[in-house]
Amino acid sequence: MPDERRTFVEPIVVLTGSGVSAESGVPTFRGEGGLWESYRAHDLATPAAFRSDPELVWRFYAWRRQLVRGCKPNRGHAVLAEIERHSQQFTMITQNIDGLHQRAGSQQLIEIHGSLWRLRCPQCGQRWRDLAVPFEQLPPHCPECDSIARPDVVWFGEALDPKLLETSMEAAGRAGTFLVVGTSGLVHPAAGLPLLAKRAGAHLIEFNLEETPLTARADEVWQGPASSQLTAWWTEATSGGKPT
Ligand code: BJW
Ligand code: ZN
Repeated sequence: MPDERRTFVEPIVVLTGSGVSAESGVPTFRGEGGLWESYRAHDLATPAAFRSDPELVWRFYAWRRQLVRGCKPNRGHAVLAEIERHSQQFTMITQNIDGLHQRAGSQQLIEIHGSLWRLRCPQCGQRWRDLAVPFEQLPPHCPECDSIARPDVVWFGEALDPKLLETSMEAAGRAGTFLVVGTSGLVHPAAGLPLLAKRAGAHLIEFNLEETPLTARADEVWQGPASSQLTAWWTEATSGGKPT
Protein backbone atom coordinates (compact mmCIF):
# COMPACT_ATOMS: atom_id res chain seq x y z
CA MET A 1 0.00 0.00 0.00
CA PRO A 2 1.78 3.24 -1.11
CA ASP A 3 2.13 5.60 1.84
CA GLU A 4 0.97 8.68 -0.07
CA ARG A 5 -2.53 7.21 -0.38
CA ARG A 6 -2.91 6.91 3.37
CA THR A 7 -5.09 9.39 5.15
CA PHE A 8 -4.47 8.46 8.77
CA VAL A 9 -1.68 9.34 11.14
CA GLU A 10 0.37 6.63 12.88
CA PRO A 11 0.86 5.26 15.47
CA ILE A 12 -2.48 3.51 15.26
CA VAL A 13 -3.76 2.35 18.64
CA VAL A 14 -6.90 0.24 18.93
CA LEU A 15 -9.07 -0.57 21.95
CA THR A 16 -11.54 -3.40 21.40
CA GLY A 17 -14.43 -4.71 23.48
CA SER A 18 -16.89 -7.55 23.28
CA GLY A 19 -18.82 -5.95 20.38
CA VAL A 20 -16.02 -6.96 18.01
CA SER A 21 -16.63 -10.64 18.85
CA ALA A 22 -20.44 -10.37 18.85
CA GLU A 23 -20.60 -11.15 15.13
CA SER A 24 -18.66 -14.37 15.85
CA GLY A 25 -21.43 -15.45 18.23
CA VAL A 26 -19.66 -14.53 21.49
CA PRO A 27 -22.15 -12.78 23.81
CA THR A 28 -21.41 -9.22 24.95
CA PHE A 29 -21.79 -8.28 28.63
CA ARG A 30 -24.33 -5.49 28.80
CA GLY A 31 -27.56 -4.87 26.91
CA GLU A 32 -29.95 -7.23 25.20
CA GLY A 33 -28.66 -10.82 25.09
CA GLY A 34 -25.57 -9.80 27.09
CA LEU A 35 -24.07 -12.15 29.66
CA TRP A 36 -24.99 -9.93 32.59
CA GLU A 37 -28.66 -10.15 31.58
CA SER A 38 -28.75 -13.84 32.54
CA TYR A 39 -25.93 -13.95 35.11
CA ARG A 40 -25.27 -11.57 37.95
CA ALA A 41 -21.74 -10.25 37.56
CA HIS A 42 -21.22 -10.14 41.27
CA ASP A 43 -22.09 -13.81 41.62
CA LEU A 44 -19.51 -14.81 39.04
CA ALA A 45 -16.87 -12.24 38.09
CA THR A 46 -15.52 -11.16 41.46
CA PRO A 47 -12.84 -12.50 43.81
CA ALA A 48 -15.51 -12.85 46.54
CA ALA A 49 -17.63 -15.10 44.29
CA PHE A 50 -14.61 -17.29 43.62
CA ARG A 51 -13.76 -17.55 47.31
CA SER A 52 -17.28 -18.58 48.23
CA ASP A 53 -17.99 -20.99 45.33
CA PRO A 54 -15.03 -21.72 43.01
CA GLU A 55 -16.88 -24.56 41.31
CA LEU A 56 -19.81 -22.34 40.30
CA VAL A 57 -17.45 -19.69 38.94
CA TRP A 58 -15.50 -22.38 37.06
CA ARG A 59 -18.69 -23.81 35.55
CA PHE A 60 -19.41 -20.33 34.13
CA TYR A 61 -15.90 -20.03 32.64
CA ALA A 62 -15.83 -23.64 31.37
CA TRP A 63 -19.15 -22.98 29.59
CA ARG A 64 -17.71 -19.81 28.02
CA ARG A 65 -14.58 -21.67 26.89
CA GLN A 66 -16.74 -24.26 25.21
CA LEU A 67 -18.85 -21.58 23.56
CA VAL A 68 -15.82 -19.63 22.25
CA ARG A 69 -14.15 -22.82 21.02
CA GLY A 70 -17.08 -23.18 18.59
CA CYS A 71 -16.70 -19.57 17.30
CA LYS A 72 -14.48 -18.25 14.52
CA PRO A 73 -12.90 -14.79 14.16
CA ASN A 74 -15.02 -12.52 11.92
CA ARG A 75 -14.22 -9.89 9.29
CA GLY A 76 -13.76 -7.24 12.02
CA HIS A 77 -10.96 -9.26 13.66
CA ALA A 78 -9.47 -9.88 10.19
CA VAL A 79 -9.44 -6.18 9.23
CA LEU A 80 -7.72 -5.27 12.51
CA ALA A 81 -5.04 -7.90 11.80
CA GLU A 82 -4.68 -6.47 8.30
CA ILE A 83 -4.30 -2.91 9.63
CA GLU A 84 -1.51 -4.17 11.89
CA ARG A 85 0.27 -5.87 8.96
CA HIS A 86 0.16 -2.64 6.94
CA SER A 87 1.23 -0.28 9.75
CA GLN A 88 4.68 0.66 10.96
CA GLN A 89 3.51 1.58 14.44
CA PHE A 90 0.53 -0.29 15.80
CA THR A 91 -0.73 -1.43 19.20
CA MET A 92 -4.00 -3.17 19.95
CA ILE A 93 -5.39 -3.31 23.45
CA THR A 94 -8.27 -5.71 23.93
CA GLN A 95 -10.63 -6.09 26.86
CA ASN A 96 -11.69 -9.42 25.36
CA ILE A 97 -10.51 -12.66 26.89
CA ASP A 98 -11.67 -14.89 24.02
CA GLY A 99 -8.41 -15.15 22.00
CA LEU A 100 -10.17 -14.40 18.68
CA HIS A 101 -7.80 -11.55 17.76
CA GLN A 102 -4.81 -13.93 17.91
CA ARG A 103 -6.70 -16.51 15.88
CA ALA A 104 -7.27 -13.82 13.22
CA GLY A 105 -3.50 -13.15 13.07
CA SER A 106 -3.06 -10.14 15.38
CA GLN A 107 0.37 -10.07 17.02
CA GLN A 108 0.90 -6.77 18.88
CA LEU A 109 -1.87 -7.43 21.34
CA ILE A 110 -2.31 -6.43 24.97
CA GLU A 111 -4.97 -8.54 26.71
CA ILE A 112 -5.75 -6.04 29.42
CA HIS A 113 -8.46 -8.17 31.11
CA GLY A 114 -6.54 -11.45 30.81
CA SER A 115 -7.33 -14.62 28.89
CA LEU A 116 -9.92 -17.36 29.02
CA TRP A 117 -7.19 -19.74 27.91
CA ARG A 118 -4.82 -19.11 30.83
CA LEU A 119 -5.09 -20.29 34.43
CA ARG A 120 -3.38 -18.85 37.48
CA CYS A 121 -2.66 -20.12 40.97
CA PRO A 122 -3.79 -17.58 43.60
CA GLN A 123 -1.46 -19.30 46.10
CA CYS A 124 1.94 -19.58 44.38
CA GLY A 125 1.36 -17.26 41.39
CA GLN A 126 2.05 -19.91 38.73
CA ARG A 127 0.42 -19.12 35.34
CA TRP A 128 -0.16 -21.61 32.57
CA ARG A 129 -1.96 -22.00 29.28
CA ASP A 130 -4.77 -24.53 29.27
CA LEU A 131 -7.04 -25.08 26.33
CA ALA A 132 -9.34 -27.69 27.84
CA VAL A 133 -10.81 -27.80 31.30
CA PRO A 134 -13.21 -30.71 31.35
CA PHE A 135 -16.45 -30.09 33.20
CA GLU A 136 -16.08 -33.23 35.31
CA GLN A 137 -12.73 -32.05 36.71
CA LEU A 138 -13.75 -28.67 38.11
CA PRO A 139 -12.27 -26.79 39.80
CA PRO A 140 -8.79 -27.36 38.31
CA HIS A 141 -5.74 -27.43 40.59
CA CYS A 142 -2.28 -25.89 40.38
CA PRO A 143 0.34 -28.35 39.00
CA GLU A 144 2.93 -26.90 41.44
CA CYS A 145 1.16 -26.62 44.80
CA ASP A 146 -2.25 -28.24 44.21
CA SER A 147 -4.25 -25.16 45.32
CA ILE A 148 -7.47 -24.41 43.45
CA ALA A 149 -6.56 -22.54 40.26
CA ARG A 150 -8.52 -19.57 38.88
CA PRO A 151 -9.10 -18.20 35.40
CA ASP A 152 -6.35 -15.65 34.62
CA VAL A 153 -8.82 -12.82 34.04
CA VAL A 154 -9.42 -9.49 35.76
CA TRP A 155 -12.54 -9.45 37.92
CA PHE A 156 -14.37 -6.40 39.26
CA GLY A 157 -12.43 -4.73 42.04
CA GLU A 158 -9.14 -6.30 40.93
CA ALA A 159 -6.18 -4.32 39.69
CA LEU A 160 -5.11 -4.73 36.07
CA ASP A 161 -1.55 -5.95 35.50
CA PRO A 162 0.38 -2.70 36.18
CA LYS A 163 2.88 -3.32 33.35
CA LEU A 164 0.13 -3.95 30.79
CA LEU A 165 -1.76 -0.89 31.97
CA GLU A 166 1.35 1.26 31.80
CA THR A 167 2.23 0.03 28.29
CA SER A 168 -1.38 0.66 27.21
CA MET A 169 -1.38 4.18 28.66
CA GLU A 170 1.95 4.98 27.00
CA ALA A 171 0.67 3.70 23.64
CA ALA A 172 -2.56 5.71 24.02
CA GLY A 173 -0.56 8.85 24.86
CA ARG A 174 1.50 8.49 21.64
CA ALA A 175 -1.36 7.57 19.31
CA GLY A 176 -1.87 9.54 16.10
CA THR A 177 -5.12 7.67 15.44
CA PHE A 178 -7.07 5.85 18.12
CA LEU A 179 -9.78 3.37 17.10
CA VAL A 180 -12.27 2.34 19.79
CA VAL A 181 -14.26 -0.66 18.62
CA GLY A 182 -17.28 -2.43 20.11
CA THR A 183 -17.02 -1.36 23.72
CA SER A 184 -19.61 0.31 25.94
CA GLY A 185 -16.82 2.45 27.42
CA LEU A 186 -18.18 1.89 30.92
CA VAL A 187 -15.48 -0.22 32.53
CA HIS A 188 -12.47 1.58 33.92
CA PRO A 189 -9.54 1.95 33.67
CA ALA A 190 -9.78 0.66 30.04
CA ALA A 191 -12.53 3.18 29.25
CA GLY A 192 -10.13 6.03 30.10
CA LEU A 193 -7.63 5.10 27.36
CA PRO A 194 -9.47 6.71 24.40
CA LEU A 195 -9.83 9.95 26.38
CA LEU A 196 -6.19 9.89 27.38
CA ALA A 197 -5.29 9.52 23.68
CA LYS A 198 -7.66 12.32 22.68
CA ARG A 199 -6.22 14.70 25.29
CA ALA A 200 -2.74 13.91 23.96
CA GLY A 201 -3.82 14.90 20.44
CA ALA A 202 -4.97 11.66 18.78
CA HIS A 203 -7.74 11.56 16.19
CA LEU A 204 -10.40 9.45 17.94
CA ILE A 205 -12.65 7.19 15.86
CA GLU A 206 -15.44 5.13 17.36
CA PHE A 207 -16.98 2.00 15.81
CA ASN A 208 -20.13 0.84 17.58
CA LEU A 209 -23.74 -0.15 16.94
CA GLU A 210 -24.88 2.44 19.46
CA GLU A 211 -23.91 5.70 21.12
CA THR A 212 -21.67 5.38 24.16
CA PRO A 213 -20.25 7.85 26.69
CA LEU A 214 -17.29 8.18 24.27
CA THR A 215 -19.36 9.13 21.22
CA ALA A 216 -19.55 12.84 22.02
CA ARG A 217 -15.75 12.98 22.35
CA ALA A 218 -15.03 11.13 19.10
CA ASP A 219 -13.77 12.97 16.00
CA GLU A 220 -15.48 10.38 13.77
CA VAL A 221 -18.21 7.88 14.50
CA TRP A 222 -18.81 4.83 12.32
CA GLN A 223 -22.13 3.53 13.55
CA GLY A 224 -23.01 -0.06 12.62
CA PRO A 225 -21.53 -3.56 12.86
CA ALA A 226 -17.78 -3.46 13.50
CA SER A 227 -17.02 -5.86 10.64
CA SER A 228 -18.54 -3.74 7.86
CA GLN A 229 -17.66 -0.37 9.41
CA LEU A 230 -13.99 -1.26 9.95
CA THR A 231 -13.81 -2.57 6.38
CA ALA A 232 -15.33 0.65 5.05
CA TRP A 233 -13.03 2.87 7.14
CA TRP A 234 -9.89 0.93 6.17
CA THR A 235 -10.83 1.04 2.49
CA GLU A 236 -11.35 4.79 2.68
CA ALA A 237 -8.24 5.37 4.79
CA THR A 238 -5.98 3.55 2.34
CA SER A 239 -7.41 4.85 -0.91
CA GLY A 240 -6.70 8.55 -0.50
CA GLY A 241 -10.22 9.28 0.74
CA LYS A 242 -11.01 12.13 3.04
CA PRO A 243 -8.16 12.80 5.47
CA THR A 244 -8.70 11.76 9.08
C1 BJW B 1 -21.08 -3.74 18.72
C2 BJW B 1 -21.50 -4.86 18.04
C3 BJW B 1 -21.08 -4.98 16.72
C4 BJW B 1 -22.31 -5.01 19.99
N1 BJW B 1 -20.31 -4.03 16.21
N2 BJW B 1 -20.31 -2.81 18.17
C5 BJW B 1 -14.25 4.69 37.82
C6 BJW B 1 -15.60 5.01 37.93
C7 BJW B 1 -16.53 4.04 38.34
C8 BJW B 1 -16.13 2.74 38.65
C9 BJW B 1 -14.80 2.43 38.54
C10 BJW B 1 -13.88 3.41 38.15
N3 BJW B 1 -12.65 2.83 38.12
C11 BJW B 1 -12.79 1.52 38.44
C12 BJW B 1 -14.09 1.25 38.74
C13 BJW B 1 -14.66 -0.08 39.14
C14 BJW B 1 -14.83 -1.04 37.98
C15 BJW B 1 -15.68 -0.37 36.94
O1 BJW B 1 -15.20 0.17 35.96
N4 BJW B 1 -16.98 -0.43 37.12
C16 BJW B 1 -17.92 0.18 36.18
C17 BJW B 1 -18.74 -0.91 35.51
C18 BJW B 1 -18.73 1.21 36.90
N5 BJW B 1 -13.52 -1.44 37.48
C19 BJW B 1 -12.84 -2.40 38.03
O2 BJW B 1 -13.23 -3.00 39.00
C20 BJW B 1 -11.47 -2.70 37.42
N6 BJW B 1 -10.50 -2.76 38.46
C21 BJW B 1 -10.08 -1.67 39.09
O3 BJW B 1 -10.43 -0.57 38.79
O4 BJW B 1 -9.22 -1.94 40.12
C22 BJW B 1 -8.78 -0.86 40.95
C23 BJW B 1 -7.76 -1.42 41.91
C24 BJW B 1 -6.51 -0.84 41.96
C25 BJW B 1 -5.55 -1.36 42.85
C26 BJW B 1 -5.87 -2.44 43.64
C27 BJW B 1 -7.11 -3.03 43.58
C28 BJW B 1 -8.08 -2.52 42.69
C29 BJW B 1 -11.47 -4.09 36.78
C30 BJW B 1 -12.45 -4.22 35.69
C31 BJW B 1 -12.43 -5.67 35.15
C32 BJW B 1 -13.54 -5.91 34.17
N7 BJW B 1 -13.74 -7.31 34.04
C33 BJW B 1 -14.71 -7.80 33.06
C34 BJW B 1 -14.78 -9.34 33.19
C35 BJW B 1 -13.53 -9.99 32.62
C36 BJW B 1 -13.56 -11.45 32.74
C37 BJW B 1 -14.73 -12.08 32.02
O5 BJW B 1 -14.95 -11.85 30.82
O6 BJW B 1 -15.43 -12.85 32.65
O7 BJW B 1 -14.30 -7.42 31.74
S1 BJW B 1 -16.31 -7.05 33.19
C38 BJW B 1 -16.63 -6.98 31.47
O8 BJW B 1 -16.73 -5.60 31.05
C39 BJW B 1 -15.38 -7.56 30.80
C40 BJW B 1 -15.21 -6.63 29.63
O9 BJW B 1 -13.88 -6.67 29.16
C41 BJW B 1 -15.60 -5.30 30.19
C42 BJW B 1 -16.00 -4.28 29.15
O10 BJW B 1 -17.17 -4.65 28.50
P1 BJW B 1 -17.32 -4.39 26.93
O11 BJW B 1 -16.35 -5.20 26.18
O12 BJW B 1 -17.31 -2.94 26.68
O13 BJW B 1 -18.77 -5.04 26.66
P2 BJW B 1 -20.22 -4.39 26.83
O14 BJW B 1 -21.19 -5.52 26.78
O15 BJW B 1 -20.28 -3.48 27.98
O16 BJW B 1 -20.40 -3.50 25.52
C43 BJW B 1 -20.48 -4.07 24.21
C44 BJW B 1 -20.51 -2.92 23.22
O17 BJW B 1 -20.39 -3.47 21.92
C45 BJW B 1 -21.81 -2.11 23.25
O18 BJW B 1 -21.48 -0.72 23.25
C46 BJW B 1 -22.53 -2.51 21.96
O19 BJW B 1 -23.29 -1.45 21.40
C47 BJW B 1 -21.37 -2.85 21.08
N8 BJW B 1 -21.65 -3.82 20.03
N9 BJW B 1 -22.33 -5.60 18.92
C48 BJW B 1 -19.98 -2.96 16.98
N10 BJW B 1 -21.48 -6.03 15.97
ZN1 ZN C 1 0.20 -23.03 43.01
